[in-house]
Amino acid sequence: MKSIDLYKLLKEKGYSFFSGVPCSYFISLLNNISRDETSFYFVAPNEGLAVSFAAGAYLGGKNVVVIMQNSGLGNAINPLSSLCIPFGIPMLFFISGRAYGIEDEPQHKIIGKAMRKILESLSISAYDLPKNDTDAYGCVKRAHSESIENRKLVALVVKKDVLEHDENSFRHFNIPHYKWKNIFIENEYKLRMSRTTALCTIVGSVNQDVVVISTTGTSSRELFAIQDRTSHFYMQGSMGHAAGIGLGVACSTDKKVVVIDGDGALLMHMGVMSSIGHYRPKNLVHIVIDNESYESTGGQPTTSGTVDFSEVAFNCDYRNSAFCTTASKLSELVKTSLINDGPNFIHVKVSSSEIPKASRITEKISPHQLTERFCDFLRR
Ligand SMILES: Cc1ncc(C[n+]2csc(CCOP(=O)(O)OP(=O)(O)O)c2C)c(N)n1
Repeated sequence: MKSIDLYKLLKEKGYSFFSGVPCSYFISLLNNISRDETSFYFVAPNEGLAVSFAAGAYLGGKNVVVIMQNSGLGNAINPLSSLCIPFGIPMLFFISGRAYGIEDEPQHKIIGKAMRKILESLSISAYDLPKNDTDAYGCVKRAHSESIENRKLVALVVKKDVLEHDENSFRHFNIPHYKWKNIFIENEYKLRMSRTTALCTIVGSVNQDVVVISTTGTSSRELFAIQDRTSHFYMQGSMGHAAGIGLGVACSTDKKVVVIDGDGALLMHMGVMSSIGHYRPKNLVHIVIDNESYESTGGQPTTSGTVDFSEVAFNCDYRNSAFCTTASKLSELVKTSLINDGPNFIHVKVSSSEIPKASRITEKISPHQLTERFCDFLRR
């Protein structure tokens, strides 16, 4: 089915509000939504908030579609089970089927297998979206009626390549009042260092004995391509939890720990900043590489253009907090952060990567091997 046709059908059925966290399976659907000025797409920091927003919008008189990757189902379960179901709030979901009946990366395998059982045990009706146009139309129409008439949650599971991609790109919203000067202005964006430069600079500023924990998606892949070290832990999956892992390592060892976060990932579970500020590990440096987008899933915008992360870190009681846009400043900040007591925070604004197709880490090292290698390094 073409994404544009699915989108038109949803509009026909009265859906003009959409919320979610992107998955690459939905690139074209999200692009189409963003290009229609009569629709609203809520850029949710996590799938739970995508659901609670949709619930609120339903109460306010809108029909809302929630779009998510199946790895985000866990984030959504609480508001699904304790809000939507008991309060009889209907919702139509599109959930991507990563590792659902197909080979996929290890971090997707467990949820790919469990997803249907989880949905079933939550009393959420779930249907696989057929590939064939006529069947797909019928399926969406039935799912819509079932959801609205019975005030139920209905999920449509979208397997790989069931939604055809088209040439449209994402329309970046014009948000009128950015508090920031470093916003997504095209010219200014082009002048920023690339994410690749930022990663090279970080690696070049830390020695082999410093732990580096990198966030999910292409940042980890790119770091792996730039330089692989036994001190690196490439977190694949568990989006938003790199800083949590870093906090755990920093509290349990004397090693210096650098966390490389993404803006989308940090926004997903920003509560970790309060934990870091509260527990104050001296040996932790938390860096957010901020490209104002979910680059790994097609470059949809995040809301980081209106967030002053370094101010948030400062107010969460990190010991030091700084902002930079140049490689020389970044290098200086990383080096001083490793000398001075932390927790230290560095917010670095970047443009997109120079290695758009960095290969998968699992081609060389499995997650299990990575854990063993990393534990050996920490116990050395
Ligand atoms: C819970 C969850 N939701 C969605 C995804 C799909 N996903 C993988 S990487 C990514 C984008 C991460 O964005 P950001 O941290 O800004 O890093 P960037 O992609 O820009 O490098 C998304 C949405 C996921 N892995 N897990």
